[in-house]
Amino acid sequence: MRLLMQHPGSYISGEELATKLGVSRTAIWKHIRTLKAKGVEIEVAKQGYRLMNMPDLLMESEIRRYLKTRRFGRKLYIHESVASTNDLAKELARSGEEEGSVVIAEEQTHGRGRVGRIWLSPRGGLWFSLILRPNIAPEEAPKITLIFGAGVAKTLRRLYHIDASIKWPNDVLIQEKKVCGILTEVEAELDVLNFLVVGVGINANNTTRDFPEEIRTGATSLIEVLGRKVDRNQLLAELLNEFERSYGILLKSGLRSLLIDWEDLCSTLGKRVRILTPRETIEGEAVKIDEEGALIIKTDSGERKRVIYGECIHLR
Ligand code: BT5
Repeated sequence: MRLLMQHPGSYISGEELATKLGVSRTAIWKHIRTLKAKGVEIEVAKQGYRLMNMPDLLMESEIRRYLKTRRFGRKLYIHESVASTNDLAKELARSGEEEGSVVIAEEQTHGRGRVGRIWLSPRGGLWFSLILRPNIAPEEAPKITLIFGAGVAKTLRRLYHIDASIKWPNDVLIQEKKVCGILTEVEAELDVLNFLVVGVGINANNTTRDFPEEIRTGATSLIEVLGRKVDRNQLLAELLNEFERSYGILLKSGLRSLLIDWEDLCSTLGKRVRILTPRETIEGEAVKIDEEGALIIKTDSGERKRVIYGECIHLR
């Protein structure tokens, strides 16, 4: 694939490809057939093979072109279709996979949101999970969700100049519609965190038009906002670059040094919100996020409430 991509629009003979790759011409033909089945437009002629346009596929070689990390993405597991990348990442982590490995899929058949909700994950989106082994207490996991949300909003702003913002605690919105959700799952024994898997789902080159009505009204995708496809390989690499940077800062200096960046990125602050927690419903103005990652709400009676986890609805 990469060889074809180096010569877009011109023919390369099967023989040349076979020699360069050290495989048989039959193996080349089989591989071309697989690529075509995946939707890559390749013309097959007497002179050889020719790539008709750049395919929108996740490819390790393309991701590595943009990756500047030391650990994140050192290992990339790219799949066509899986139930949920979080489940695969957890299985890998249980069998000792190192920190920084990433599981990615073109499509998820059983993508998951929080508390058993579904996460629609058709082709064209960016669905991936990262394995982390931080030396923190399990209760500190929400901080990780926050820095990843901020990382997504920041990267979308930088790459595409769009007004992406964080909705506390785990969504990224564009014009108040959800473009990304994050699912952090922890595996711990007693007070010791074994590992953590952070799943990130971004509606990238998939439209949300086919989503069921109740999800579609609150969702958007990059292609819908920008009117063009994005390079998902570049997006993934840039996200990992940003995540590794802020994760490093979090572990070294705590959340405090990252919070300043966020006031601007977080559309929840200053809004009137309703927070649903398993125990209560709180309504009031979201005033700040504290150093533990909790949201501070000023209720109408003037009381200050602190929530570490919950469902947040922006009222106005
Ligand atoms: C989330 O949950 O937002 C977390 C989503 C995490 C998805 C990633 S993809 C890679 C990894 N593998 C997985 O299996 N999951 C992670 P929550 O805050 O509970 O939001 C779920 C709600 O968002 C649903 O109830 C729907 O209303 C809505 N929703 C579902 N699919 C959506 C989509 N593609 N875009 C926007 N909203 C969606």
